Amino acid sequence: MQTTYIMVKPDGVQRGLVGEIIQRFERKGLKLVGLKQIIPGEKIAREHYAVHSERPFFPGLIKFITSGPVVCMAWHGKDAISVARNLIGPTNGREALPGTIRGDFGMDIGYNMIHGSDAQETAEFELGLWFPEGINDWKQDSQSWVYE
Ligand code: DAT
Ligand code: MG
Repeated sequence: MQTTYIMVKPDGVQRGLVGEIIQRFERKGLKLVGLKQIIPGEKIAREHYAVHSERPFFPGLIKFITSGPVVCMAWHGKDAISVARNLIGPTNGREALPGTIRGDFGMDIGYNMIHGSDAQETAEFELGLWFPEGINDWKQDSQSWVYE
């Protein structure tokens, strides 16, 4: 079992896609264990995208991610990190297949609506960064009909 950090970015919030995105994770059978809306400051944005700090698009990425509210989520389940990445689709929406979130709603690489952790270590780092207060441990009764 894994927990992954998922975030609807400012473009997804502005376009009113929060409900649509949450619904896809819920329907898949993942369990929601953390949810909040925040307007990220520069510090948390730079820490989150630190691996990209030397890339030419970094300044624009920080400006974008701090431009308005994001919706922070933690989703739990079997192989949750790769399952979530598959629901999201590849980085560039024009190359993402229909059926994925980016494939269904995105056209440009910078405005790809959603972030998902890419590995166990990044998930732990990102969950600690965005949910310093911790996430929720609860039993979802329907999970007994998701996993055999
Ligand atoms: P992903 O979000 O699929 O994990 P990533 O970690 O490579 O992609 O990049 C982080 C974000 O940075 C990505 O969601 C959008 C932006 N980005 C990546 N490559 C870019 C590029 N070549 N031009 C502009 N923005 C880019
Ligand atoms: Mg990434």
